[in-house]
Amino acid sequence: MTKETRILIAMQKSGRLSEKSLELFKQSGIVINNGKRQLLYRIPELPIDILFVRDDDIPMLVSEGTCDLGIVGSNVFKEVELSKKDEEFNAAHFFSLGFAKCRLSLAVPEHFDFHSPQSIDGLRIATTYPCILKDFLKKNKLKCEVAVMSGSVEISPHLKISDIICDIVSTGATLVENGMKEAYNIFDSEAIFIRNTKISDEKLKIASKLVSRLDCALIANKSKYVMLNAPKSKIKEITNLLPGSESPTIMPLADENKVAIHAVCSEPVFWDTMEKLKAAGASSILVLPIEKMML
Ligand code: PRT
Ligand code: ZN
Repeated sequence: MTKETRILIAMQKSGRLSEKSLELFKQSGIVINNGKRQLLYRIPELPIDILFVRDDDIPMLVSEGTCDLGIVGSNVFKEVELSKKDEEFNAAHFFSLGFAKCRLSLAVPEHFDFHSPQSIDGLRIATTYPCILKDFLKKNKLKCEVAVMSGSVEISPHLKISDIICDIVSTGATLVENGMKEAYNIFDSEAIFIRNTKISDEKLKIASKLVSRLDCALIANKSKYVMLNAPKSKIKEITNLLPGSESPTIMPLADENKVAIHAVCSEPVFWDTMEKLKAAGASSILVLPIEKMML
């Protein structure tokens, strides 16, 4: 009997990426019940195994072929990729997942007079992302000293370890708490799937099938099913207001002057859109979540 081909995916054990990753798999019909926090989880109904690790280890586990795929922040991936630019590195971006969005930014003390990246020339910058930072400094012809830290970067100006910092920012609250302000975004990040560039065609087929399932779940997450009634004379005006909808369904109603319009909207339907629809003559407006979708 030939051995079944299975793929191994590296996933963060716990942290900002893990819950969202498991949730996305669940929405794609793949339940990973890792209640006992096992290191290796075998998905019974699919040829897929999951290895739970720290996020920093994921790029190299994939590059070295221990794992075929991995889910990691593009900030961490870029940092490792740049650090290996003179060595063999066999991992590449495969698919963007759109969650855990954040940015790697230069941040300065709140009274610092920042106009452009030139304002920081010659200063000492603390960061946990030395490669992305050095790449940015080189591209902008800036001569700065880089102090590499493993965490708590935001306190380094207080400790006189650095003049300014380069760190991950999401809401900006951590910077404010530490008397600093965001000055310049140098890298936009989000969770991504990466893959080993040398995996077999057979494994790539399994990976592609998984990614297309996850993609459907991501689209379904963003999309809404909108149902409303509209005066016949306002069909065009009202359908033009439906965000990201292609060719809505238009059905007759008992009242001959009205129609029912049903549409899948691939963009968020905000309250102000609903108010505009109502002002244009729409009534009985319902916005429903979509559980599954295949385009
Ligand atoms: O234990 P392990 O090593 O696996 O995890 P970790 O602690 O290294 O990583 P984790 O779970 O904190 O983050 C994983 C990934 O989430 C990061 O690599 C980013 O891609 C992404 N991400 C999204 C963030 C944030 N948002 C974020 N806000 N990573 C870190 N932060 C931290 C940031 O370092 C700073 O201290 O949050 C603070 C800033 O947040 P705001 O909201 O105050 O601006
Ligand atoms: Zn980490």
